[in-house]
Amino acid sequence: MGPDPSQGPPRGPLASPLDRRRFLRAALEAGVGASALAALVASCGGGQGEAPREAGALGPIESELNLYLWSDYLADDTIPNFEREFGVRVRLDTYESNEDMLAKLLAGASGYDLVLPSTYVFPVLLGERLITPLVKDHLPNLGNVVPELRDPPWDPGGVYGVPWQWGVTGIAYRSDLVAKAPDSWGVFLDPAHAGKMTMLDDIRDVIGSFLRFRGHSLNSIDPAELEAARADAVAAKANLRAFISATVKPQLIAGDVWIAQLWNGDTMQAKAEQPAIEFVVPKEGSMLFTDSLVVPSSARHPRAAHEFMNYVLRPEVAAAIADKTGYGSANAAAAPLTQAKLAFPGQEEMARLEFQEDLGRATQLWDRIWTEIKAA
Ligand code: N2P
Repeated sequence: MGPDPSQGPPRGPLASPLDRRRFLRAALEAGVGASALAALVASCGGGQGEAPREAGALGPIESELNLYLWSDYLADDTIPNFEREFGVRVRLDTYESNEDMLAKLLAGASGYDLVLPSTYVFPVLLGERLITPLVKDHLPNLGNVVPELRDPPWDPGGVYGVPWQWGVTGIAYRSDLVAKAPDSWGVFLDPAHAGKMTMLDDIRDVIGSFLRFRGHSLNSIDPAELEAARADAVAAKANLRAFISATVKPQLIAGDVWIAQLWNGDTMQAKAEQPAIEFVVPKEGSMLFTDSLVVPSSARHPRAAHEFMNYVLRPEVAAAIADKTGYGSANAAAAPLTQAKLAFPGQEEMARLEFQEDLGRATQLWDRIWTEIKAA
């Protein structure tokens, strides 16, 4: 899509957010995949988010708060305690992938006061002006964030996001049911455990892991590297029961699944019920993710959203969430209070791990490959 001189800065023919959103909604209805939409948004250009709010511009706390978060990412008492202390009624919807969440926001879902995207989704949310800057006057606990995540590349200066938790994608396995512990993404290509294995229902994790398996970056946009990852994923699919995310846990616990691509925290949640479940980061390396709370531009309860963010930035609240979910807390003050004592990966570990980055226009190629893998 070429620049449109009548619009000043080159932003493409769908210059206003409203035009673009109308167009995107039509595309969604026509069955265009969410990540293709993200590519479309990137290629159409867009603004850089909204002007920062005036300090102290938030009014009194509202009586409702609508959360849209990754599933299984809270302690049991996180919401009830907040409701009681602040007198706010909280509604929680959950999602299983960034693409599901993005599709809903791009289709015009309004009414959410907080969402929880991963690193690579920030440029898309910003480009489409779907999120609004934090009002830091209302976040006195922000200083508790670990230094590594205060000024991250996907959100320079931490203007939009409050880092929530971090984790690693790896392999969960039943040490009592497999003869040898897996140590490579190649395990999914081995028919020895056919029918007893699953991979995540997640475009970035599946294609990314086969890119790492062949020694490439999990952010590759090289067509030949992506073709090899596609071929590996299609070959692996013959051995898989399903592409399934956090909801694989009961199947691992029951012993119906022996080997599952999974995130470390969700694995720990399953291990709490079945101690024979173990977790490994494959030798070829893997993805490190961080998810952050952000306020959608359409939020109707921004003050309650800020009070919730400031509440989860309390050390004891963040520690309870980390202990229940098994993820690393982005809250430095919480670390001494948690059971697991997960430290943010040091330099040596980081050499094997990569953050997922926005793929820009190559998102369309990834999306086509993912559709082919799912249809194979
Ligand atoms: C929560 C899993 C979130 C991990 N259940 C992916 N960012």
